This record gives sequence, C-alpha cells and structure tokens, in this order.
Amino acid sequence: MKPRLNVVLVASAGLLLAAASICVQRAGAVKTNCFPELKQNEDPGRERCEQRKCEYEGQQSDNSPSCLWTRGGYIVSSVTENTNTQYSAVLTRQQDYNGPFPGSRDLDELRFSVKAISDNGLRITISDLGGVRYQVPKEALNIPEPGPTNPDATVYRWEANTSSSLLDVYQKTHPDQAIMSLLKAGFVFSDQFIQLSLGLDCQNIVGFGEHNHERLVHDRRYKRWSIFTRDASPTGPGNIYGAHPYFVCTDAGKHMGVLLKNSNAIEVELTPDGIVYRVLGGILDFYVFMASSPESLAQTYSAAIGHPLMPPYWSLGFQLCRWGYRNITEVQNVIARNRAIGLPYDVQYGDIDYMQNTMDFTIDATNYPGLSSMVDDLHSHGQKYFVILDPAISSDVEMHKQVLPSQRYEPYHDGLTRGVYVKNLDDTVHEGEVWPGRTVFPDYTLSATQAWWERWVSDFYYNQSIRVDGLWIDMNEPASFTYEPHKPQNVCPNNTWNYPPYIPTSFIGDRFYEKTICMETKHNWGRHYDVHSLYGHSMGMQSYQTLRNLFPEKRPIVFSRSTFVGSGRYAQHWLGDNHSRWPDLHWSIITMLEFNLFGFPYNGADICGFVYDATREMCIRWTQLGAFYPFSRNHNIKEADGVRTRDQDPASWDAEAQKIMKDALFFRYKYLPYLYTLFHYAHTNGATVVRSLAHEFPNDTAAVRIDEQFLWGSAMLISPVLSPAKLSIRAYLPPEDGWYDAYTGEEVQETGLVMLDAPLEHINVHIRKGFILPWQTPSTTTVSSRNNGLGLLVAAKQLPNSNLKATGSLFWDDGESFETYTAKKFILHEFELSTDETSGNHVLVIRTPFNGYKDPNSLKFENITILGFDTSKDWSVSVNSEQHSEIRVNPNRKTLILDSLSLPLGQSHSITFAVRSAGTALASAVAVAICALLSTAVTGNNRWSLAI
Ligand code: MIG
Repeated sequence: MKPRLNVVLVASAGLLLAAASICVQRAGAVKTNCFPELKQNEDPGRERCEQRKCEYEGQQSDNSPSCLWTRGGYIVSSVTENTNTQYSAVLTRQQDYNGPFPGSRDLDELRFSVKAISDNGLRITISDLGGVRYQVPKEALNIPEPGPTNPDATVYRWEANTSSSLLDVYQKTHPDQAIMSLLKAGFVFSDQFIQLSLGLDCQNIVGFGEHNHERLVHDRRYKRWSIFTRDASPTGPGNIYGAHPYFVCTDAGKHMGVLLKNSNAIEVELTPDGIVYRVLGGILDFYVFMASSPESLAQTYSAAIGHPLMPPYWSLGFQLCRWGYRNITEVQNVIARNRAIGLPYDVQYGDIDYMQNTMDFTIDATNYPGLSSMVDDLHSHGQKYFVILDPAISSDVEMHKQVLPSQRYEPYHDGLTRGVYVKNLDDTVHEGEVWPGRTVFPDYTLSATQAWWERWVSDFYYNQSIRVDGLWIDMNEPASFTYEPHKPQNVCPNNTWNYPPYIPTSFIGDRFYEKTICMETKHNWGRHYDVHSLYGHSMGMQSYQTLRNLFPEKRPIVFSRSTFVGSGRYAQHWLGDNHSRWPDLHWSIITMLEFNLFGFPYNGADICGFVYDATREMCIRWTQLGAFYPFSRNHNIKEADGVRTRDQDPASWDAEAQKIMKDALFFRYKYLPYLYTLFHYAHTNGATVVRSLAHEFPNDTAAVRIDEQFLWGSAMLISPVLSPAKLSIRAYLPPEDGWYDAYTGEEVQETGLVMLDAPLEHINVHIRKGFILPWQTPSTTTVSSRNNGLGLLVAAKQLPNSNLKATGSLFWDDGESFETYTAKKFILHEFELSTDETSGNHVLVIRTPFNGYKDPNSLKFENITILGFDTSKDWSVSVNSEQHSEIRVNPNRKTLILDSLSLPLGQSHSITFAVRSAGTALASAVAVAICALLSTAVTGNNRWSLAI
C-alpha cells in the first residue's frame, strides 16, 4: 500500500505546481527583488527598502519579495538603426539612478541592439558603447547569423522602446501578446552587477544548468538558481559542474528558447511573471529562438550552438568503472568475473588509481605493473579502455624526486618551458592543490597548450604503450582544494574579482573563489573571473583535438565533467558524483533530459550511485534504468565517510541479481541499432536522443510535466521503478497513438494514467504504434553483436479500413571512422509499412536512400516481427516477389513473424502480405500452433527477445 501513497504525494505535488503556474500573468510586471543579497523571504524592512528607493510591499505569503525594484533608469536617447531586421539605439542612464551595490560603477551609456539572425532566431545585446567589456570569445562559441531568408520570413516580430519595455518580442502565431519583454523596471548595468527582468507569456520553463533539479518543469515561486561551474555533487540546489544559461519556455503552441551567451557568474530567479537575471560581468547577449514544437526548437538550438559529436558505436555499450581499485589484480578480477557471467560489457575505466601519486601521464609501477598488456587484453576481447585525466599538474618537485624513477615530472617542466600555465597578475604561475598536492593549471584557452597536452597524451599512448580509446576529463571546473571551506586561513588576494560587490545567495559556498582558483588569474581568453566557466569547455576542445590528431581515422570520444554552451561538439558528459539513494534515480532522468536540450545527447549518471553503498534492490533497479542511459556506466567512489565502499559491478552481486542486470543490458544491446540511428539524427539534425514525453506529445497536457518516464526517440517509452519495494508503478501512456509491450508484443489495452506491473526483474518498456525499430541479436560486446543478424520490430498503427502504417530508419557504418561523414561512408535505410487501398495488401518496404558503405560481415535482416496484425486472416507473404513460408502468427497477440529471412543490408527490399483464399486456412492454422510451441522453446527465457 505504501508505494501507492507515494504516487499520490508525487501527483499532488505536481498538481500544486500546475496550479502555481496557472496563475501566471501576462508578460508585464515581474516582481524584481530590491534586496537580492538577502535570502528568500528575508525582509529588509520598510526603512532600508525606501532608502534604496524601492517599493515596500511587506512580507508576502507567496514567496514574492517584500521590497520591489520598480524603477527603471535607462532611457533610449538615440535610435541609430530601425528596420524590420535590425534595431540599434543608445541607452542613457538617468542622473539619480544607481545600482544597489556600492563599488560597482554604473555605466552611463549603453549600446542596445536587436538583430534578426535567422527566420526563427534573433539576437539582443546590451553592452558598453566602446565594446571593451568581456564577451564570450568566438573561438569558444560562434553562433551563425545567416539572417532571415527575407525580411518578412521571420516567425517573430518585435517592438522596441515601449512605455514599459526596452523590447517586446512576439511570436507571429500569437500576435496579441508579447511572448517575452525586456523590462525597463529593475534594469541595472554596472561593472559587476547587471540586472534585467524578462517578462514571459508562457508557462512551462525547462532548463538552466547545471544543477540538480528535482522536477523537469521549473517551480516559478521565486526560486533562484546560480550558474557558475563548480566541483560539487548533484545533491542540493546549488550550482554544479557545467554552465548552461539556456531555458525553453512552452505553452499552448508557443515554443521559445532563450540563451544568455555570457560566461560570468549568473543568477536567475524564476517568478510567476518572468525571470530576473543577475549577471556578474560581461555583457547581455541574448539569443532567442522560436519553433512550432519542442523538438524542432531543440533542433534549432543545437544547430545554433553546433551539433553534438557522433559517438563511436562501441561507446553505446555498457561500461564499468570504480575509484579505488587498489591494484591491477583487482581490476583484472573485475574484468574476469564480469566476462565470466556473460555480461554485455564494452568498456573498462582507469580512475586516478592507476597513476603514480595521482599524477597525469604516470603509472603506478608498484600496483599497476602490466597495465599496457591489460589494455591489450581488453582489446583482444573486443573491449575498450578509458583513462581519467585531471587538468591540475603536480608542481611539487620534492615529491617528484621521491616517487618518480626519473625523479623529474617532465610534463610539469615541459609546460613551464612552453608557458602553458595560468598566471597570477605578476606573471608568476598560479598554484593550487588537487590530488597530487601542489599543482598548477594548464590554460587550455592558449593554443600552445594544445601541443603540450597532445605531446603527453601521445607519450602515454605510444611510449608508455597504454592504448587508450578515449579520454575522461575530470576536475575541470577547475577544482582546487586550496580554498575549501575548512581552510578559511587560505585566501585569494583582496580585490574586486575575488570579492565582487554581489555574490548570489543561491551559490554554494561563502567565498566566490571557493574550491577553485583565484579570480584575478590570467588566461589567454581573459581574467579567470570572466572565463572561469569556460575552463572545462576549453579543456574539452583541446582534448578533442588531441584525439583527432592521435588517431585521425577515428571519431574522438571525450567525457567532460565541466561543460559550457556548445561543448557537445567536442565532449560529452556524465552527471557527476551522485549518491546511492533512491531520489537520485529520479533526478538522473531530469538532468539527462536537460542535457539533451543543452546539446549533450550522450550522457548518463553513475549507475548504482557513486557515493555510499547501493543496496541490492537499488542496484538492480538502477541497472534497469541505466540500461537506457545513452552513457551507460556503473561507477563507484573509493570510500565514503572513511569506509571503503562495496564493489557494485554486476558480477559482485548474487546470481539472481546478475541475471536481472544482464537481461536489462541485453535488451539495450538488442536495440543499439535504433539508439545509434538516433545519435545520427542528433549529430546531423540536432534531434534529441532521450526525450521527454512533452517533446512527442506537446498537445497532451497530462504528458507535459512528466519526468519519471522518458523516451528513446519517438518510439520507445521507458517507465522505470524509482523507489524501493514496488511491484507496480503508476505511469502515463499517452493515448494519442497507442502502445505495445516491448517484451510480449501485446497491445496495451488501457492508456492514459495506468498501473503497470513492475516485479523486480522487470522494467516497463513500450513501443509506440506507427514506428519501426531496427534491432540486432545481442552479444556481450558490440564488436561481436555487430556480426549478428538484424531484425525489424514493426509496431503497426491500425487506421480505418484495416489499413496499417509504420515508419522507421536505420543508420549504419563501421561504427568508428571519422570518414563516415567526411567521405559519406554509411548506409541509410528507411522502412515503411502501408496498405494498398485497392488490393488491401500490406506492403513493407526497406528503402535505401543512401548506400556509401559495404559491411564486411554481410549483415542481413533475418527476422521481421509485426505487431498489431490481423491474424484472423490467412496471409500469403512474398519477399522480393518470392513466396516466403517461414511465417509464425500468434493470434492472441496479433503478431506476425517472418523468420529465416535473408535480406542483405544496404539493399532495398519489399514484402507483400496478401490474404489467401479460404482453402489453405486450416493448414496454416496447424503451422501456427506448431510454431507457437517452437517459439517458446527457441526464445527460452531470454527476456530481450520477444516472448511472442
Ligand atoms: O573529487 O577521480 O566525478 O567520477 O571517480 C573526486 C576520482 C575526483 C570526481 C569524479 C569521479 C571520480 C573521482 N573524481
């Protein structure tokens, strides 16, 4: 009974949120807090409020601020350009108008410009007249501005300088009300404090990162989120690893995405009427995109910031990692025992344990002898190896003398010679502290650093013979332990960068530079204060380039902890140091969906949780969920609260647990051709891979806020168990098209909000009517599964007059070549099931719109399974005009299966299903019964194969 209660609680929390957002007013006034330095609901009192020339409202019950900034002090003093596609003006500050924080100089004049950058995008900038303030460099992020196809082609229009707004933007489909407004009230532009309120006429806000959001759709009751990269685990509401000042706002046919291209520290406050931005430097540089659906909006944004890289096929396999393998024997045991249980398992990791005193590019000779042959052994089993690299380079030469055979840590000295490290104001090298003790920090925004980094990665690869397949880059927020909270005696110089006039209260930590390096330090792209949140981004760019040069024929794969807007072109992301606790399962879905919107379709959380021990039940449920993370990796911390954590790799559990985990992973491997095809569309069109129900069912109001389920593409719905002791879950199956159970092929009778059985060995997966999914018989590595037969799962949608319809596609290449795209060495198949109106015949065609690759394994489609077929009739089937007799039907499940097919990949095929005359019906009914028996025998208890 308990689980149901949970469901009710969650549901009512959702209702409350829904109610809160129904009260959204039209774009207009946003209640802008005049005392952002106070905590939410902290009341400055009337006197202080009026001293700041703000309006005192008194304490409110709805979380709204008691003291409001209602004035605006910049006026449009001259308009220099005003056409349909470009507006620019000078804003002048009124004499008596000042920002709230002494010490931050208010700018007297500002350049305000609006530009149509495409049919569905516009750019709004507010900056200093001289243009000398810091901006995100073009090398870091270059958003194309092709301009609209013609001045009237834009899906938006704007009105500048109205009585209350600097700018009102309208989506043309909704001409009566501005979807967003840059409000005059509350606008402040000073050196280190910029404040702007954005009025919004749309309800559902999703995005902003990186944080641990407990719901996908934001709570707009004056919630504040800060954005500044930070080494902090996804446990509280603070700013963590990446910086993504991007949100989408959707509402009945309106779909808008807004990026603030700014790498300084940012705080956003989400209110019922809009968003208040507080920005600690740089300029205001907004990109606004509009589209007709959430998915096309995601594609528009992805095209603007750059499409994500195409991951190698093997990186979609399951991966094993832990921090705290004490020696190579432990790693070898883990590899051996997981192979021995027949686990689908493609990639093994080396965390900082393999290093000598945790120094990059070194190997612990005592505990990790033979690492190179271990990696070769992985390769000979079709498996891959990743190592972790931290940016911080040990500068403790005394320690080097003691622990290194050569007594010298060459990478450090080489970096000094080349001048690649971040510097203090006096040009000395800035030092901090990370795992290997005292360290320095490479400036990856400097081109010389690329050659240095590449030299040492290549030394590791060639001279030390560790043939890594990809890089895992960590601690690149950047993290430093010098300024941790328990070390208050360590301070950065007393200047306005380390102690800015305003520090958002939503920040983690008391000091602005906490757990990172000092803010005045110098990088090629600028002052640390400005470029801090670009550190991981720049390291990702250079690590990508390093792999490009190291193995030019292969597609690089890099996972980065810290990311910025556009990093997805170079690196993908894992979700960091989660905890082995039940709520973390739910939260991982939310962040996974958000990172798909940010341009990182390849992401996932540490399966079974990083910090602390997972229970058996939790690790089983998490592996079932993690089997659907695009980045599917079980990872574990070394110790928690001083105690070594237990192993949590699948083979470390009992036989029953192992079997359940393997079943989930075999199911994943079976559908990798489908997942890989989704990645192709992410890479070429910016489509999301994992997506929320809102993306596929934007008009279904019940679907819009769902964040406990998710989809792979359009067609596969995953409904995991996210809490303990459950045998069933409440899930939402959108009624629009209808669904089939992915394991039995049975049509779902009841849609909408339903209860689904969810015994421990089961994760619910449903296939949407109208789609065709390619699959391949799974093996324990992708290298071997790629040799197996292919199949198609056709989830027919029944239309009037017994017509059937379904479509799908398959992208295939060698799985790893860079040439795949540059030399067009791939195959693209399109599948379509339809019904000929006159004959009533169903036809399934496999088309080949592109064939630029010859598969060496002579792959064939060997099985086609159609769900939702009229099995009461007797069908004759012809394949490429030849009769095919290997047909099985299951009348109870309306399933028709064609076995023993041999349809070569890369060629087009056609299959026709015609009703046979009555005479043969009996014979085939017998065949059916026999085949039904056979099928149980063949499929046995492989849960990944359809138990038709
Ligand atoms: O502060 O390298 O997120 O995955 O195991 C911990 C050790 C440093 C943080 C990463 C985690 C990794 C760990 N690292």
